[in-house]
Amino acid sequence: METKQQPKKIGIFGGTFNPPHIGHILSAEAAAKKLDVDLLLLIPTGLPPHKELPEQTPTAEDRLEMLRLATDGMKNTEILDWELKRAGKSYTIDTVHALQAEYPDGEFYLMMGTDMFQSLESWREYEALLSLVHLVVFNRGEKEETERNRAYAQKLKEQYGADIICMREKPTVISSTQLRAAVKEGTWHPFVSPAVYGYILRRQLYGIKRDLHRLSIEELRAVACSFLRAKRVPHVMGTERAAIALAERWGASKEDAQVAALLHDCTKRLTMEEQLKLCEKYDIVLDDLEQKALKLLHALTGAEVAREVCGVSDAVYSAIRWHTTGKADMSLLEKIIYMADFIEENRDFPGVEPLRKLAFEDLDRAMLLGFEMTIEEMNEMGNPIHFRTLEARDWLKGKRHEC
Ligand code: DGI
Ligand code: FE
Ligand code: FE
Repeated sequence: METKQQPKKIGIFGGTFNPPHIGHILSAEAAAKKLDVDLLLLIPTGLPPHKELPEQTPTAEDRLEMLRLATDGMKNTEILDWELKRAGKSYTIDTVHALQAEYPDGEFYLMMGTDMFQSLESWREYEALLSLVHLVVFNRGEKEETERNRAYAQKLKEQYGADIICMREKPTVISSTQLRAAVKEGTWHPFVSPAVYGYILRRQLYGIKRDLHRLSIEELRAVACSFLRAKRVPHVMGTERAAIALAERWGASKEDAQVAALLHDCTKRLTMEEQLKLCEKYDIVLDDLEQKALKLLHALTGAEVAREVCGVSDAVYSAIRWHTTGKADMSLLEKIIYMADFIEENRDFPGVEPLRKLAFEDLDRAMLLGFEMTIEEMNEMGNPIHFRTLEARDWLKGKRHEC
């Protein structure tokens, strides 16, 4: 049996991540790169030993989910939820002992900001801790702070033989208190990622009270990001742009096209089990093929989630509902979303260029070509074709014969 190679150099970055802050994550990422660590572990604190969590701190699950969204797609990075699960205060020494057991050959680089560093001698078993890890200290680059850190590092080195590396923090940093105020006022950009902000809105964290059925398009874009895997975000943003262009060309509502495009894949990341749970929740009855074909389900569940969470109109609901298989008698908005999904700028398949052109010359012919391409691809891969896809093709063929 092949054994997975154990990481040797391991970066550890803890914090309350309340909410996860782009500056901190970029700093940890830059340090991980500079130190050439094999693995970066992000460890959300359960109960910080030194301070109370501020009022309105989200639950452990919400902080964990925000951190997942903030770091989705980062290489060689993992989130450890040990401190969230452990009862009582989150002492770093306990975590490092547990890490030693998990990674017996590991060499640990514990990252922290100035404030934590300067309080180090109040930490539980700090001498033992200093003997077990290298410390990586981020400073914000102010002269006085840098000198203070340097002097303190020198003292810890002499007194305890500590190994301390000082690094410049990435410059976007504001305090967590300021950050929470900015989030509440809507001036979150660029301190938290759109996905994190969308999650905050969706879960109404930090005392935000917004009617999710009446969001601005910018807020809705953030909410859309919070539903997606990071790697799918460019596709959805591309679909929004294509949908706007098609709506303008063919005289559909630009706003409806945007909303439908932004939410069209909102349940795409879910597993079969999660999809089936949603089908049960929304009383969605599946046909034989849908019961086996995971890829077909996100259109059905996505429309429901978009309606429940964001209160989309029937027209938008229906455009999301039919974006994967299509159907006979599609509305203009349904066609636009189907086509935008097909031709958006990130799509790259043989024939995409002529199809892009055709979509702006003759939408029905482009739709017919799209369905024919899908059917051919499904046949080549040996996938069964959904009867709605066949109906859609036949409907468009019939329309052509009528003219
Ligand atoms: O969600 P996207 O990947 O952006 O695009 P989509 O919603 O059009 O989904 C495309 C996937 O759906 C693709 O992998 C093929 C699958 N699909 C589309 N039509 C059919 C189908 N699968 C089956 N089995 N039958 C269909 O008719
Ligand atoms: Fe889709
Ligand atoms: Fe899509």
